[in-house]
Amino acid sequence: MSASAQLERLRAELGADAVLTEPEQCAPYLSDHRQLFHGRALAVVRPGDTAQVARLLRVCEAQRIGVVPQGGNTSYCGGATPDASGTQVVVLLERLDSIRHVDAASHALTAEAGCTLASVQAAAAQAGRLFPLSLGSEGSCQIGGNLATNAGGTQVLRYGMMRDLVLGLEVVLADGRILDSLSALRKDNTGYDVKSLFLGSEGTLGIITAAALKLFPAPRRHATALVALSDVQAAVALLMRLGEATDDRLSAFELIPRAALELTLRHLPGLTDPFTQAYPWYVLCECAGSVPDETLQVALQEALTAALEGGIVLDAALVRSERERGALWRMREGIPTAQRAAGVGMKHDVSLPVGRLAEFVTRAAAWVAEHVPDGRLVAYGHVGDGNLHFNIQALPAADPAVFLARSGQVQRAIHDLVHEFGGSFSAEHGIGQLKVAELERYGDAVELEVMRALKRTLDPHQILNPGKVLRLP
Ligand code: FAD
Ligand code: 2HG
Ligand code: ZN
Repeated sequence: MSASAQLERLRAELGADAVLTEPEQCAPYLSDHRQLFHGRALAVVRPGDTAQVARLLRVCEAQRIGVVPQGGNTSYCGGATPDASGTQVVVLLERLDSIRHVDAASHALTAEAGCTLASVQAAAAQAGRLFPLSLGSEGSCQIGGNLATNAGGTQVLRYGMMRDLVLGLEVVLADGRILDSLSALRKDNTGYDVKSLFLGSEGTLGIITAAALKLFPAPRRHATALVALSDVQAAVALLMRLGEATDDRLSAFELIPRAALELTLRHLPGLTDPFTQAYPWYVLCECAGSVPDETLQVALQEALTAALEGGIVLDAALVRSERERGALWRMREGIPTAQRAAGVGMKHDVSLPVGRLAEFVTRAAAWVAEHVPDGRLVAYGHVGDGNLHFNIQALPAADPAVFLARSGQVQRAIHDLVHEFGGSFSAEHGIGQLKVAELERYGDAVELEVMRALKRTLDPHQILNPGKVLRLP
């Protein structure tokens, strides 16, 4: 079938309005938000419901048309960007945006894939519940994208990754069959956990159209502090202490280096340094509880006072209002935006055993100082989960092209070191097209074979997000 006949077929299945082909209409969907990848497409399509996604995939499989699912297009590894062939179809899930069901008593919510994360959080809050996944991109990323990337974020310490927040899934398979595993049952040991295959599969095994998600009691009190520290070792020591002192109520523990704080102060409006002097490292820590008294604040304050007296902590600013809390979180979540405003950079989303974080940072920082003199290390992130965004920002005087030309060599050195430390080269951002070679280099050979076997079984004609995550020989 010719390209124009294929387009006619898509229009017949989805309606003409749901098939975009004009270059200016399609442009926003053909590049990733970091502008690392640029593709072309036969069309960008907007199915309106699960049945239309199923019909679409039936046509695409029959015609061997590559299909690239796209949610909010906020991911970091180019997973939602089509290739340069102009033969693939980008599938937007944005019209599947209903909250189908909220069951406060069962602590469950069923949402369609195109709901933004913020709208799922809001629906849970309206029912007096918490949906805890929390990302800086939550206003625009979609729950389907969160599931397909197994997103992490700032609440993983307490509530887990996206994978841990799923009860059931509805998925359209490559041949158009609809896998209905949407049950919100807490206990269901009936064979293999098939739905889990799609979590983190980045659109390569099926298109997720809806999910039953876990909710939690809404916290009524938060105790939040920005803590100043001399090094990463002290941050890890504080993490252990706060966990014990707050009876494991710690919900966030985010490491922020001085370099990141400075970037946000310079590039984001309305932020001020809570301290009167500069410190090398900070931790934004938060405890959350449903008891509406001062217990958590008192526990956090006492633990920080003891840490100060014990020399673990240099200074601490406890939050006294929701406004102060909001400002600290804006600062933390604004780091990627501030980094982008400051110019080009190299990103490494790595995880390590928590106990080895400090040693890793010492070794890796020394390597960067020696080999990337025109860059400044901005290593921050979810250290409570052992996850560091080990980013290197080009100094203002650096030539961006010269700086970026070394990113492959730098990435290799950082990832080799991560591997030596028993860590992962992709903690929460996935593989996409950016890290396919890294997965081949560091992945377990048998695990990779199992992944390829699953891919061949579920997508025998390789129409689902070709070239992402895995290369099939
Ligand atoms: P997209 O970028 O559209 O797609 C991501 C992948 O999923 C692609 O491979 C795509 O093909 C596939 N996909 C999308 N929808 C579906 C579907 N319905 N079915 C099957 N496959 C699908 N990530 C974190 O983990 N932690 C963070 O703290 C974090 N913070 C961020 C902060 C900022 C400011 C930004 C810009 C991004 C951040 N991210 C973070 C990355 C990103 O927001 C997440 O990866 C998010 O889960 C992607 O969702 P999305 O809807 O934008 O997906
Ligand atoms: C975060 O934790 C995101 O803020 C973004 O995962 C990380 O931009 C980055 O490197
Ligand atoms: Zn992150």
